[in-house]
Amino acid sequence: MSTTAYPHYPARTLLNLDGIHEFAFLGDGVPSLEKIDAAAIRYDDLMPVPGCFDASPRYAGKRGVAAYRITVELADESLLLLRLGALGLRGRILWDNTEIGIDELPYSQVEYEFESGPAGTHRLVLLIDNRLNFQDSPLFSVFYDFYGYGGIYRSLELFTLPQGSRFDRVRVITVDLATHRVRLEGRMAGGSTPLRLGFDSAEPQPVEPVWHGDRFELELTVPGGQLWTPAAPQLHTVRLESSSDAIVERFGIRTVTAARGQILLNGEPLRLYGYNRHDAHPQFGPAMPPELQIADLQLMRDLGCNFVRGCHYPQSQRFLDLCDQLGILVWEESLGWGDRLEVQQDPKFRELQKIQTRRMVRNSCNHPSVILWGFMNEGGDNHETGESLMRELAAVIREEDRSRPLTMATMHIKESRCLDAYDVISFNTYPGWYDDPDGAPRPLSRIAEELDLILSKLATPDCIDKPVILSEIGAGAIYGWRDPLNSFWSEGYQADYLDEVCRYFASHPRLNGLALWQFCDGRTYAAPRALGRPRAFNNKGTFDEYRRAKPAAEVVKCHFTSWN
Ligand code: ADA
Repeated sequence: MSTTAYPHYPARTLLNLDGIHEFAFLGDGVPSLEKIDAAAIRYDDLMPVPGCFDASPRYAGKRGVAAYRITVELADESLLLLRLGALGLRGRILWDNTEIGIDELPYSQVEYEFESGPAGTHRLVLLIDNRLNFQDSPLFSVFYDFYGYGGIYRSLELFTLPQGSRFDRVRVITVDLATHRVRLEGRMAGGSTPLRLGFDSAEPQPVEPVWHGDRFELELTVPGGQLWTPAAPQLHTVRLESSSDAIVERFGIRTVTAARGQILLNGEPLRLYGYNRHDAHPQFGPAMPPELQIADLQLMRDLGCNFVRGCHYPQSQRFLDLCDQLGILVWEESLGWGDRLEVQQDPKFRELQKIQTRRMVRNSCNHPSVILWGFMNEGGDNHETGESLMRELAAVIREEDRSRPLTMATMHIKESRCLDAYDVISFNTYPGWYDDPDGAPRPLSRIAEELDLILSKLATPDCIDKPVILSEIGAGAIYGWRDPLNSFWSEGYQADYLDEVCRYFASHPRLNGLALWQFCDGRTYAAPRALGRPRAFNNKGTFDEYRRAKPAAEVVKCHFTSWN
C-alpha cells in the first residue's frame, strides 16, 4: 500500500512542521486573537503538533487562548505556502510576527501563501482560541454534542512555491466506466503553460488541454485502467508537469449516482451499512494518530461495515486516504450540529458555512471513497431560515461537484421543507430511546412503529425516486453495565436495540443505507447540559471511548457480515 499523501508536489520543497512546539497558555482573560500582542508572549511549556492542549491533563477543561511557536530555518528567500490540516476552534497565524491568516473553520484544511523574507531563521506562531462563544468560535456552539477541543488537530506543512506558474489542484472525474475515460479539471496559478501528463508510472508526455484563462480541462483514457469498488479498491495516479511545477493526484475510476430510489456505484445498486464515527479519542481529542484511525477502520471492517458517516465535520485527508485504500464508503459533511435559528440567521455564520463547505469539496474531490456530501447535521430544515441555508449549501456543492449525490441528516423528516433539494434523503431518529412513552412495556417496539411511519411518508410521488438513509439511530449503554432487566443504559438494552434496528433494515429495502449511532463513545459537554450524558460522554457507542467492545458489537457483526 502506498504511504504518500496526495496531492503530492514533487517539484516543491516540503518542510513538515509537525513535532514539538513551544507553548504558552494565556487563559480566558485575554482579548480576541486579533488584539493579542504575539511578540510579548513568554513560552513556558511544550506541546506536540498535531495535538490538542486540552486533551492533556495539565490543561484539561481549560478554555482560552494558547500560543504555539516553532522556529523555521530557510536556506533561501521564497514564496511559501502553509497548509494547515485543521485547527480548533479559531486561529490567528503569524510569520515573524506578521499576520498571515485568520482561520475560523474548525476541522477544515486551509492554506496560506506568503513571502518568506530573507534566508535564515524565522518564527511561525499559531494563536489558538477554544472559547465557546459566537465571536471567538462562530462555527462551533457550546451545545454541540461533542467536545470542542483547542489545538492543532492535523498536520502543519510548509511548501516553497515555484517561481512562475504553478498547479493548484487537478480534479479527476470519471466520464466513462467501460473505456476508463476521465476528465481532468485544473487551475494553473500564473496562467496557461505547456503541460505534460502521465498516468501511474508512465513517463509524462505533452498534452493539449483546453484553456479557459488559468483553468484547463482535458479528457483522456487511463491506460490499463481498473475500476474502484469496495471489494477491489484500485487506485490510479496522474502526474502533471509544467516547466516550473509538478503535481501528482490519486483517484479511482468509479461513478456514484442517485436514481430510481437507489444509490448506484458504477451503475450497481448499493446498500450501505456502518456507523457514524467521530474522529476523536479521550487522550488525543480530534488530533488522531494514524494508528488509531487504522484501528477504528479495522474494527469497522471486522464488524462487516462498508460505510462510515464522518460526523459532523470535514474528515482528515489521511482518514479519507485510508478509506480509499481499504474500500470503505464515506459520507463527508461540513461542520454543523443542530444550529439554532438565530445562529442560522447570522450573516457571518452563513458565509462561513458556505466557505467551509466549498473548501471540503475542493479538498476531498479526488477521494473515490467519498460518495456523499452532507452539511448542517440536524440544521432546522423545517423552518424558512434553515430552508434557505440548506438550499444555499446544496447550491455551493453543486457548483463545485456534480459527480456525487448530496444529502443532509434531518431530524425533521416529517416536516422538512427541503427534501426536494437533497439527492438522497437522510434522517436521524431515536425511537425507543428519547421517546420512550411512559409505562410502555416494551419501548423497543417503538422502533418499527416509528420507522414504518417515516417510510410511509417517503412513499409519496415527490420522494419515491430518492434513495433513503437512516443516518442515525441508537441507544446509550455504559460500558460494563449489565442488568437482568435490560434497563436503559445497560449493555443488554443497547444490544437488543441494535438487533431490532438491523432486523428492520434487513427487511426494508426502501432503506438504502444505515449509519448506526455511533461507533464509539465520545466526550461531550460537561455540566450543566450533561444530565442526559452520564460521565459527560455520549454513551451510544458500540465501543467505548477506548474502543473496548460492548456486547452490541457481536450483534451488529452477525447482521452486517451476513449481508456482505
Ligand atoms: C443527534 C446528533 C448526534 C447525537 C445524537 C444523540 O441526532 O446528530 O450528534 O447528539 O443526536 O446521541 O442524541
